[in-house]
Amino acid sequence: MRRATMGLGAVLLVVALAGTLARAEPARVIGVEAKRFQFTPAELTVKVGQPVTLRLTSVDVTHGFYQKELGIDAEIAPGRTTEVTFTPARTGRFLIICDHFCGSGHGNMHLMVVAE
Ligand SMILES: [Cu+2]
Repeated sequence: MRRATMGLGAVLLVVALAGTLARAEPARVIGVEAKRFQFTPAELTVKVGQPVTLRLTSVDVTHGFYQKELGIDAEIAPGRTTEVTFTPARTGRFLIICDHFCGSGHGNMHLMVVAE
């Protein structure tokens, strides 16, 4: 009987913790469109500690979306939406690049994330 009560207590504790996590700051959702050879918007300002979800679409070919420190590494295929979520841990400027060759202007295709 006593053991059953302790088990129930553990379950309630886990449920309470899960509730706390679910109530963390909600992700800010931002749409980003990719096309040869730019991302729109080309710059984003975000808050340190606030999760950001980017909804990525391409209007032409498959593009890449890569930023090492933010842990972003995605492919943006035309005809579907790709989501990436990250939380900036420090202030700074983070350049997201297209790392999937998409044509002659590919090397200049990027999006600057400014974390404040
Ligand atoms: Cu590209």
